[in-house]
Amino acid sequence: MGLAVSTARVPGAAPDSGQLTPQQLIEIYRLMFLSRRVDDREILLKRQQKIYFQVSGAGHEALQVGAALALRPGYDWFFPYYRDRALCLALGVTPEEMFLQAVGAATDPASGGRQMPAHWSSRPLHIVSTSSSTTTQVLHAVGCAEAGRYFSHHPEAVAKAEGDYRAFRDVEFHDDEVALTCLGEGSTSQGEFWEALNTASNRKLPVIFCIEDNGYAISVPVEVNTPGGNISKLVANFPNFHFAEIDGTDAEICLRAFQAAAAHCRAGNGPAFVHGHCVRPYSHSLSDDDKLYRSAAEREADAMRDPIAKMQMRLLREGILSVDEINALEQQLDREVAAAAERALEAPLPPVSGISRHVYSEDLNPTSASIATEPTKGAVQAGKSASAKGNAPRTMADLINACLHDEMRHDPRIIVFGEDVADASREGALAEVKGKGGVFKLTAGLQAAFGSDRVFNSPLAEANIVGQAVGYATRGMKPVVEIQFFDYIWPAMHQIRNELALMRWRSNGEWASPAVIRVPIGGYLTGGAIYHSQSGESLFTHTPGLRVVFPSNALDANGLLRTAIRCDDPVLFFEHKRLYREAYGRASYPGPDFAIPFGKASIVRPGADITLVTYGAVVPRALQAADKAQREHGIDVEILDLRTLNPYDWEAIATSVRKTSRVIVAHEDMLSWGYGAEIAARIADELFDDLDAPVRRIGAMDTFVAYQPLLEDAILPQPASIVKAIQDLRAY
Ligand SMILES: Cc1ncc(C[n+]2csc(CCOP(=O)(O)OP(=O)(O)O)c2C)c(N)n1
Ligand SMILES: [Mg+2]
Repeated sequence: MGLAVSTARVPGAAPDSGQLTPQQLIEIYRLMFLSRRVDDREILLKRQQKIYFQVSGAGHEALQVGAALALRPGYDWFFPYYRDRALCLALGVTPEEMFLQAVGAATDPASGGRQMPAHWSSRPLHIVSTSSSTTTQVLHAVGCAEAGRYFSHHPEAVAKAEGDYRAFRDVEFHDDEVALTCLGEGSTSQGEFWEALNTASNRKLPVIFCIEDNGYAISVPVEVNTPGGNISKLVANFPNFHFAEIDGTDAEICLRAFQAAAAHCRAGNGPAFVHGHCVRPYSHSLSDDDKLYRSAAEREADAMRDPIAKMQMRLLREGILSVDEINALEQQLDREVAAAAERALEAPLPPVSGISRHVYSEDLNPTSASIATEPTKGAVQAGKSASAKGNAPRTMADLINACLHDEMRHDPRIIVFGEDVADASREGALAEVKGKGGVFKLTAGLQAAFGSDRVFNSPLAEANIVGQAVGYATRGMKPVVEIQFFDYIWPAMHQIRNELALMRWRSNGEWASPAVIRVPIGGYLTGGAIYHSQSGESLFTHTPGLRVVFPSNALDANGLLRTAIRCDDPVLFFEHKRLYREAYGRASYPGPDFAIPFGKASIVRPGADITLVTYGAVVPRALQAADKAQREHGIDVEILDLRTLNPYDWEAIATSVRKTSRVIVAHEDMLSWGYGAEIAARIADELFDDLDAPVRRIGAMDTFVAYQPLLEDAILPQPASIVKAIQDLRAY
């Protein structure tokens, strides 16, 4: 979807030093006034019920035009928030494109009618799709800046490659590029803001944080969000930053501040923090009325600082434009804005038939049978001796580690980060220590083999891990990150659901963030207790856009992880901790290209009487139960291991149920609202005529996993409880 960079932007509008020319000052005014007029027109359209939402950038125009003119669209990278209309206009988004989003048109280039107005996105301009969630974008900017630096250090990673996501993910970068991210002062209360400052500071990243401080977060004044009322004072001790606190209603001051900030970033000195004090002359949005919580005196004081009026006064004072000339310019812009709105109102609306487009990649289908390869017999992993490890059966932990080694060798765009995943952050120690390589040792040896810029420890902050992964992935890299325990995935939930999984759909396919998140999960640990035994996969299969994988044995883990890494969708890859080193399910190393397509269940035990649909650590328990049921009760159970939960293999389930007419769905997670509820409901719905008995479910008790093994055993499904369910169902 090609957008033209605005021809309206005056070349050379922002000299590095020296006076701004009259022409440049007029251009700045033009952009600011245009932004205000687009807001005013949208407000009118909302009142006429021709659009459905409005949030304005009024009062922030000087700050945003200053930022835009100091940076380069299509060269630098932009992670704005909903107020950033003037920024986006000055970067080159047209008023018509803005109105197309407001009416929800098919031709809305930012989202195809999926997002509210003011949710910016433009690939040609490098404006990365933004959500309504305050502050998530700042972590994307950090990951984006890291990706840019990675590409300049690893030009070999830019190359396209056939056979995986790289065929569709082109890379652009510049050695001195900068990422700009903007947010309101209220949003600095979010943890993600501090997490982003942490990493940007620590890694000296070229990110400009622009705080647009209008004194309010909807109705909440700044002193409630920010201790002492000034965010600049709180962040002042972060190392490597360039700081500027400025009058955000004076366009020239703003422009100069961003030029200095960009120079600091481009020179490789670290990030910058520009804190602009601006105003909010309109209420928060059209759904808000600030007269309900602000005094008249306060609102009048704000009006006196309106940046548009200030800039207009300057043009008059300095004799750059006369009153008549200003009127003529404004009338001209009004006509352009009105015409753009009229055109947008005539635009075609999105077809209902297209709703499901771009939930997942349209370029690469990870369920394709062509992905499947056979294990290579007698394969020996690069760097290992055949006698030591070559053909002996290896654990799931070993074969996941082997896959990571092989894929990192195969694809220079892969980076691995997370808590404790490196061998040793202090590289000097590597000569004498064995290395940590993850609390479960799944990433052991990766840093030693591939270097500290490809495998590194992140700070202890899960949103930071996933948010950065989103930023990296939007640049065409392949982050394969680790969340140390499923029990601690929750701080990242916001990033997973609202960002990672949604990036492609909400931008109508313009952007995507196909990262892989590896997550140790599950119980049966004896002593794992509440916070090291959780399951909860259905919370993620309930998120469109996210692939969810859950292998039960070493070979599947190896082949499915490869598909996860090579595919073009974000993947949550669950690894059951109890299965990491079990004797069950070991396998020989299958070679560096062994892959299993998603959505293909495996029949781990054929049978004629009952179908048992399961996955993960229940697979070996179901096998024990089925053997016992056969031995002691003569019941022949067929066990399907789903292997991937989204997508899942409905055909395999239906084929088996049609054969046996009796089915149990079993999982380790809690019974109620669990993954099995959906499968059971679909079987009851679509296979009713094939059933001889009700669909049965087995799951954990509706509680968390207790520490005392006696309690853990009772809480989680056991072979004995599965045998009991098999007997009951047979007798039905
Ligand atoms: C994570 C999240 N929480 C709450 C909201 C609802 N909300 C939208 S804007 C806003 C206030 C933001 O204030 P500030 O950061 O100061 O930006 P401003 O609107 O003043 O420019 C809130 C609470 C949201 N969009 N996202
Ligand atoms: Mg605010």
